Amino acid sequence: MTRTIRLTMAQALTRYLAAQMTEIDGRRLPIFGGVWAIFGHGNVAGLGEALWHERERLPTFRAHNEQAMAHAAIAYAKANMRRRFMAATTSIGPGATNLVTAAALAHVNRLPVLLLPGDVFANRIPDPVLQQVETFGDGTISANDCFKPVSRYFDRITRPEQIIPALTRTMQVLTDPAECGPVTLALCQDVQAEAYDYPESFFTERLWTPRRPRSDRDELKAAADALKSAKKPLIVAGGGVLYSGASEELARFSAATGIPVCETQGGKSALPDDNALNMAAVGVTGTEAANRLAAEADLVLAIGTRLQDFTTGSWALFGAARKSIIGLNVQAFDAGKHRALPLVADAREGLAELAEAVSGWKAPESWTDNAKAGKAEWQKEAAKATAASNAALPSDAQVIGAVQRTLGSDVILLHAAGGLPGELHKLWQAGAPGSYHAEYGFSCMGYEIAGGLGAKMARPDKEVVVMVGDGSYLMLNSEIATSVMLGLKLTIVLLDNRGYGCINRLQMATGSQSFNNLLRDSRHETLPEIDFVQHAASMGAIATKASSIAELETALAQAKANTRTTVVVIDTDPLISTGAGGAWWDVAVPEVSERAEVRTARTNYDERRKRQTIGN
Ligand SMILES: Cc1ncc(C[n+]2csc(CCOP(=O)(O)OP(=O)(O)O)c2C)c(N)n1
Ligand SMILES: [Mg+2]
Repeated sequence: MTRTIRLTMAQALTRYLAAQMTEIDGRRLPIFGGVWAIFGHGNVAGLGEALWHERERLPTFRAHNEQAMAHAAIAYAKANMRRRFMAATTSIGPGATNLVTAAALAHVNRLPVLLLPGDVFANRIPDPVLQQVETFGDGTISANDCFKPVSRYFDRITRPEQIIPALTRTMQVLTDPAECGPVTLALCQDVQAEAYDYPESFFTERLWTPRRPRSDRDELKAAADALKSAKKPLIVAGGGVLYSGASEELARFSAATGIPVCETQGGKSALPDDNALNMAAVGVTGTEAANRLAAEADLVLAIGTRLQDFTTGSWALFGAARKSIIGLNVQAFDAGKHRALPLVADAREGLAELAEAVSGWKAPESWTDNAKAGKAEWQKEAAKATAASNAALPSDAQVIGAVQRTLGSDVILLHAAGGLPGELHKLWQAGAPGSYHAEYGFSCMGYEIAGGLGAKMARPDKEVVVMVGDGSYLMLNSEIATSVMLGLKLTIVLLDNRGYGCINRLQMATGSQSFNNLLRDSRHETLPEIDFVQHAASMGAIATKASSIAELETALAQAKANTRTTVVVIDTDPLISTGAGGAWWDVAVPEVSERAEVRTARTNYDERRKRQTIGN
């Protein structure tokens, strides 16, 4: 007879989560690092009670904003290379919908996170409950239906025994390198508290090891043949290289074949910046070294990348008319994009197999030497952009230079939105794999500070440096208080250019008047003078303002010595970005306008669009 144990659905859920294990560097660890929770009537009595019982094996953390706690959970998974994750639970209604943006973020970035919003009563007796949205024509809809398009797996738990198949599927999705992303289990409030006789075996500890699919024989042969006939091959390394732990294999492959490597935002730090064949950033925010090779390449080996528009320069960057793409990706959806030759495999395994299949073959030496020379040129250019100057307001690039000089490449440098991603992609000299943490799939303002917290939880041994603009900071900063409360130190560098600087520059570049981006160009009675130092200090952070690059370096040296979250604020110039490097980005310009500047911008736009290729 099956031995059973009588538990509520919520107790069974937490007991199951606590029993899922992983092994990292020979250490057996719980695969869930914990649960972020903001309670309301939808989860406090059911799941809240269950989390209390499980608090030793599955710690609960309290945050100030549901989106932020999910950002922290997502960053935790990213900093753990998707080998460990967290869950986030909310009440029904606004708590739940506050998670939806984060769900979309995890969906885009292919990052595992378990979302556990409360849901309305399955028995419908007290309907409509507080925060129930009510749909006139469909009794099965709740606020949580918003999660469906942004979850890899969605289920609504309306009976306690349903969690057995639902959790089995949850773990499949979270641990599958091809499928992984957000899982949403909407937990009906009454069902959380309902008891059931669960089989004891359901709660046995289970060890999860990463799946590493090897390539298909025919796909491998086709890829190897294509590679061996290339004269100007280029590797584009995406986030998949990092998640698969393929950095060493990539370095070996590149050295053996002489193929230069360039990196997407997600893939940056796949190779250290000082690897002679690492051309670093590619695409809209790329280096000149990488982009000129991209324009000439006759074969692009795209590894673990989604090939988003910032990487491909909206498909106007990879110029050679007869170029081909090999898509080495664990996910067939990505591997075959733009009519690429698919090579569906784990990045590390696939690269090793490809290395063997092309063994002895090398790219023409002139191509490799040309790449190395281009890198040296770019390094000189980049050094100019990041050097300190006497300008009244420094540029973002100069601030980046100061952060790099003071804190080095061994930190985890984290950012997400604004002008910084472009500048950092080009200019930050990344160190070890994972030292550069960019959320640039969704580029979500407000990811930065909460994400920093999650990254610090994943890597407490590392200095986590968050670089953030005033706009992103104002959107979501409340987890500074949580970082102080949890003793998880962050160094936050806040660049205050008094507005949405990068969008203002984009607005001007598309011919429009500066409007509604910088504070000074927005409708106002009084121009706000926001005191970020006092604001951050009010949440318990150590906060200072630097009035020059020299002062910034002193403040950062102090921040390094601090054990509490430190915010260093510096005023920057909203109009400057690094001109060198970069590629065109397709942002649609109005076809008709009374403004001559817009008409000129449209003419240029039409010209640039001619370089776009479709489907290759
Ligand atoms: C949640 C969200 N809303 C809007 C945007 C569009 N957006 C991208 S950058 C940006 C401005 C960011 O301002 P700030 O953080 O001050 O950085 P800056 O551009 O000044 O460098 C905006 C509005 C976004 N990426 N995310
Ligand atoms: Mg700004």
